[in-house]
Amino acid sequence: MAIDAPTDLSARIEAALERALPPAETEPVTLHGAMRYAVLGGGKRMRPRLVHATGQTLGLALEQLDAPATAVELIHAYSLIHDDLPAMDDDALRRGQPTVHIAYDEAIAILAGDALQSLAFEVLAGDESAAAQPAICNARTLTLAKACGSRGMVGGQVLDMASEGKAIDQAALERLHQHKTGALLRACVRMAADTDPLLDADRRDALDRFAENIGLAFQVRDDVLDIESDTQTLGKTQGADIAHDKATYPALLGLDAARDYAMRLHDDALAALAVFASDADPLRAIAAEIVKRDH
Ligand code: GRG
Repeated sequence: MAIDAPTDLSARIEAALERALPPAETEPVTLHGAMRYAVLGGGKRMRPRLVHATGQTLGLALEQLDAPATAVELIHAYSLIHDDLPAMDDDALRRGQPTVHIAYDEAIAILAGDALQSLAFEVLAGDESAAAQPAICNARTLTLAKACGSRGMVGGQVLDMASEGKAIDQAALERLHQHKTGALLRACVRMAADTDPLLDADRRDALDRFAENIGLAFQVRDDVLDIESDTQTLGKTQGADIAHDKATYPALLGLDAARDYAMRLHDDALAALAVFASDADPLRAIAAEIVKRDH
């Protein structure tokens, strides 16, 4: 099948996000401004690209995937706003720009996150391309709701907070990340799978295994990147000191072993895709990007 060039897909995702967001000049102007600031301010768009790439793997039309791709990015934006708040990570910068509670204020940041979460489900439930197939709509809504709730992303955030300053083992770290970041990444692949009524259990399981492995690889790479960026900033040759007050893969395994682990997860993700021919190349490209990314 013809594969859209990444730039076409990126433009498609930006246009879908722009369509979904309330116009800046509509009331309440400040809230809508904050929502747009959080969503339209850049980002790799990894999650919507995963939705579209899984759809391409299954031979689905991109139109069928715009709503879940948009919805998952709105959830991601909400999670970043809330994660940056003083009560959580208390970060002043995100993507090189002031975080939402700095650019606006804390109350607006909380409310913008809340409103983005609602908007995500509005987009999913209101998807006209699935209007004649309520089972698909329901399945995707359930997938996303489970992934971002207390047994998914929000639960993972609580595990993360509870682990602060404590020594945790690799199994506990894995569990934390499978919830905090892995659940939403898995939902990207699952929502595309939910869109294909003809998908058999073997290929669904294969996609699930792929998503689980790249979800963890994403986090391991993120931990390694934190050290590599410190190395550049501090000008050390052997890598910055690995902080041990926070559970990370480099802290637990060592930097080189963490790099190797990310590659092993990448290879396991590709092995899961063996049941698919070249249709899965967009997913293979995303897996490679995850372990090679430098930001
Ligand atoms: C507070 C509701 C709530 C949830 C917080 C997922 C999460 C839970 C917080 C995200 C914060 C965070 C820094 C998680 C680590 C994973 C990570 C690197 C997220 C950033 O995702 P990218 O790299 O971001 O895809 P861009 O900017 O490219 O969109």
